[in-house]
Amino acid sequence: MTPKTSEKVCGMGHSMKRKEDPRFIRGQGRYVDDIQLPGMLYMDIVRSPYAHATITNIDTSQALKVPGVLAVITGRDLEKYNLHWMPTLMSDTQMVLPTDTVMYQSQEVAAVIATERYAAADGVEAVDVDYEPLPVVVDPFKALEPGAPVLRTDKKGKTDNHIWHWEAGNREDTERHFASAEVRVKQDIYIPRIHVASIETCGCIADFDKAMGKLTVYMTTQAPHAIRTVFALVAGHVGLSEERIRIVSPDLGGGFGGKVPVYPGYVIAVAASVLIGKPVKWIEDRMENLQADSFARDYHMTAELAAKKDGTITGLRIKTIADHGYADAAANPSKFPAGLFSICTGSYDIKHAFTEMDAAYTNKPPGGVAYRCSFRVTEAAHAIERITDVLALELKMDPAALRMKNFIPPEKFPYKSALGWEYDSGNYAAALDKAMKLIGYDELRKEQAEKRKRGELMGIGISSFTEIVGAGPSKDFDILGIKMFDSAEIRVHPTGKAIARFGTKSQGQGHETTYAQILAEELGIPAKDIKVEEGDTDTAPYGLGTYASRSTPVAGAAAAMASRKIQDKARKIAAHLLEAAAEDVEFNGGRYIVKGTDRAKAFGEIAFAAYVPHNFPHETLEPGLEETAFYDPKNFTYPSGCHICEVEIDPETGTVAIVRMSAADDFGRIVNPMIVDGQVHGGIAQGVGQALMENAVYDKETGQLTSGSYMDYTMPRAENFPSFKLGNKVTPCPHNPLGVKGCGEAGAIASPAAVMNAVHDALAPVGVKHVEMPATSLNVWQSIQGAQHAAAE
Ligand code: MCN
Ligand code: CUM
Repeated sequence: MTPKTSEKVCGMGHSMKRKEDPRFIRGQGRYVDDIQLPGMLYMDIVRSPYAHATITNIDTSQALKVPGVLAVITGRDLEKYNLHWMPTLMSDTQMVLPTDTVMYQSQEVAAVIATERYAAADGVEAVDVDYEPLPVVVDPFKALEPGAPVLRTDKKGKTDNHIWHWEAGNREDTERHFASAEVRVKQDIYIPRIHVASIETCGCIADFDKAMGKLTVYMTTQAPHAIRTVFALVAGHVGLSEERIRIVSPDLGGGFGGKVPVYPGYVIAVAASVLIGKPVKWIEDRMENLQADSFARDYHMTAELAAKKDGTITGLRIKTIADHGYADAAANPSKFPAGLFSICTGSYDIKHAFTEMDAAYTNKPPGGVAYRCSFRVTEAAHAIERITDVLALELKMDPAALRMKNFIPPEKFPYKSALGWEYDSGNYAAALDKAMKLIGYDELRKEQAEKRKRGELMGIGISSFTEIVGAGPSKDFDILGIKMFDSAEIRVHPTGKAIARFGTKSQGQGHETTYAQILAEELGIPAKDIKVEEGDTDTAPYGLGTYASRSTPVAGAAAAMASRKIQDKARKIAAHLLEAAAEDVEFNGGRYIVKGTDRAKAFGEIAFAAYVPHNFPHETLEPGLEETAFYDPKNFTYPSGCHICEVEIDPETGTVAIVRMSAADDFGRIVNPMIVDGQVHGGIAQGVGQALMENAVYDKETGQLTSGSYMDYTMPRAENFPSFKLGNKVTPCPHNPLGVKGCGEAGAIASPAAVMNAVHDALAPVGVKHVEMPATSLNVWQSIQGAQHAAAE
């Protein structure tokens, strides 16, 4: 789409260079660890070597002798203030510091406060903790078996490790349908526990000012206002009510969902600062970050499809066991313990659907972090896209043709899914068609046939995903009771430039640029003249933060609504100055013009008149030009698209190489095409990591994380990727004031299934039916060996 504004204004549709990048690429970003406060102390954390144990004693005497060490804080110390436990976002409870039992390897056990970071680390070495090991449960199926050791003994009357059961859809109808279906396929699909590996780890500086009675916390958070409210809920009883708390989230080096939860370290640092009366800095190191926080996925899914022999999909059933670790600390909307997993009917018009899930406690750190998934949409998309390929293989149909046959057709939008969602818009066939053209699908299939004759393993995988992003709507969605709208505040300066503040928080997505472009589009002020700020709860309007690709569809829409209020007022001022009726004044190209005449006032002149009101309609208007809007979306937005991947597999070693990848996405109207492409690139890379490499592996006997360093927890690198071929198919979101849908997670949601489908397609000729994710060389090689043995028998 050609942009409506000039290059100078740089509104929506321009690939404007990111305003934040000059400081980032020059190493001038200001991250939490860059902030130094006078008199600041440092905190380091003692962590448990056991995955499950009783603490029989903590001896801090040697630690307190280490030069520079000022204090050691234990669970018993926090217990005096009732701060040793805290609520999780899912209304469960989680330890801040334990008084009796540790529940996972590397859990926080005590905190050392010192004048230097090194002294704090030496202090940690000197804390002597006695443990008595307890039986460990790391397998959620075993955890749910009768007689399994009960982990959450803190919960009175709890006799098992079951957290919740959740379901969506019509069970009886779906069962009846499956019983009579012409074709049925079934597949166990495990999507492993993975870790959010942002470049910047988590951390904070808690700064309690006794004289002012005010707590300021500089912290790595994606949702500063929500965190402020949560802190007030946790610590209100010790005098920290919400007006006395200021959360500042400075530059973030990636968040990806991992910076939504409240980790114990933050709370301990706050307690330490309040108790000692000095600022306390806590910054996790790499290993702590990898071992103790932000785990995602860990869904054991059994997916089934029912279909007619001609390939018409008629029914879907998915049963899942979810491993949540020792506490349900997922960041999902309150009423949705499994997030938005029920989007699992995906892009297909499926009449009969049912899904159910049971969550289990295990001796692992709390999992369920929403890692580039929009609340479990990655898991949902993976399940439906994998099982669709299983059906294609069963019916010997081309997976593209099978998808084309089953897509929700464009004329059916708005479309009500069997699991209760109302899809807004889309054109799935056009996206698949585009992705096929981008990668040269028909040619590739021919090439594949040739290669198969030569015994080479080449596979092509398709993933036609539909997402659900942009939470609210607040009537149905809240987190801990906090409603999910978002906000924008715009202050136009007398010279016609502006500052805008938002309740969201960029972690690398480029909000300083894209929000400015939205405002430029609406107000005609050049984007370079609009300063965007986020992350300081004392200055920004209340908002729920950045996750679930909600910033553009929700806070971006709030920016449009606030702009339109400004427009409205500016038009009235213009009408006064031009001695015309407001209805006769139109806004065009940054100017207010009396319709049909050449009489006009520039936006800058109106702004000046608003603040220097010599000639001003004082009787009907107040001076000034600033507005705030809170936008509560009518519905989610439903981005969609199609990713296609070509892989080659070395039969000798099982190594998978990605040869080509294409993606055609529908994000509604686009604010900045270059940024959107970058979002898709990064997302695909993370999805490929999930599909081929990443896996948090726990030893079954001891509960030790055996992939506890980056020597073992493998991350993808640039050399693992080809150049991606991107395109898009725009169907504007009909209920959003800007027509936009979110784009931030699509790559990570779509690509795992595209890669895994390609791997299975490559291995089909050698008889491999299923490869466990991640498709590491070992897993692939073993699957090939297994299939060869089976064939020989
Ligand atoms: N955009 C656009 N046109 C659209 C939609 C979006 O130009 N139609 C632009 C936006 O204006 C914004 C970016 O694309 O600059 C992402 O927008 P959006 O889809 O609204 O997502 P959010 O800004 O809410 O970002 C959250 C999303 C999530 S949930 C994860 S996880 C993720 C992601 O963004 N984490 C990221 N992308 C990331 N990118 C970086 N660099 N770092 C992270 O931590
Ligand atoms: Cu699902 S991760 Mo993002 O929502 O921050």
